[in-house]
Amino acid sequence: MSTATTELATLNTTARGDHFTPGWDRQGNPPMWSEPKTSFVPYLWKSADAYRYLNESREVVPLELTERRNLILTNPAPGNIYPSVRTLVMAYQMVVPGDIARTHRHAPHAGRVILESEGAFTVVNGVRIDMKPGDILLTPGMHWHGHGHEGTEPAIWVDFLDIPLVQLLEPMYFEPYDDETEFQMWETITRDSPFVFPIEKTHGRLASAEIESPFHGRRIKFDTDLMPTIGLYAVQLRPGESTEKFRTTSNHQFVVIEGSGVAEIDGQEIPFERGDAFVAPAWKFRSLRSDDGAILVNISDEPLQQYCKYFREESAAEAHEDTRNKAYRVGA
Ligand code: GTQ
Ligand code: FE2
Repeated sequence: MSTATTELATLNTTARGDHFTPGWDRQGNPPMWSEPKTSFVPYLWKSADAYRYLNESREVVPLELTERRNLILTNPAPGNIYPSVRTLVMAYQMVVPGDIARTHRHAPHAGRVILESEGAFTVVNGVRIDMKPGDILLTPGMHWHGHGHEGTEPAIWVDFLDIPLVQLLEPMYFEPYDDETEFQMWETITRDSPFVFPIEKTHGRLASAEIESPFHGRRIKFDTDLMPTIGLYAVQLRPGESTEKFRTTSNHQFVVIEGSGVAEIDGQEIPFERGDAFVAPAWKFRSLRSDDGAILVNISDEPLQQYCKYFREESAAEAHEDTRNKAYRVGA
């Protein structure tokens, strides 16, 4: 080795020893890359599988053994042990009649899409909200919440939370309600609250909704001002409708509340039915179609990426244009 090479090697090693990474010696770890890339993959979780595992758990997992009866939808990305997409996580949760999920609060924002419920309810900050299939219920960060059930059949829903984002930013809190009083009782019962989007209202809004864009189809936005990291939408595909193939920097989760159809994500055909959940990670081309009609709840980090001014979306045709000439669509 020449003296210069030896000196460089020594410099790199010594600097690294003092926790400086020489910018000229990144060892294959560039800080930026030319366009969005993700190790997260498109994936579909079948509700029939989730229901079966949750039912089996009733025999072998007493509630004392677990904080809650849930199944986390962990993306099969290499090395991933928790999130469904980079910023968000979903879980199927079951509450058996007579069980309670103890009242608690946490920094992460959360919500749930109800699949099966006759008599199950959530108490949010002392307000009881009864859950019906197709409803969406919000429990924004640091709001007390617990779940109960006065019916006869198990209730099942899909939770969505921004826990992965909170883990990244690190402002995590979790508090149980009270050691003696494990469940906060309700002062009022209502379905007219900023914490619930009843299915009847969703149907009403969708009936008069226009096609928002060829990419998003017939889409309505729910107010999530109390949890601005999470974008919440309902997407309706009327019989025979489809959306145009596009890609977005935002990360998307879907829960099917009615009907069936097919998602094409990154070239993969994903046939979905009521109760299924699937994910479309950032910058993968995707489109949706349905022969018989479908309603999907869509949970994403789109408004967060818009706030950050990171958000971009483009059609397949635009993707072929020279990057430097591209008039990126930055959304509303
Ligand atoms: O229902 O409060 O799936 O706190 C994960 C954490 C559900 C909930 C989850 C939670 C909840
Ligand atoms: Fe919670």
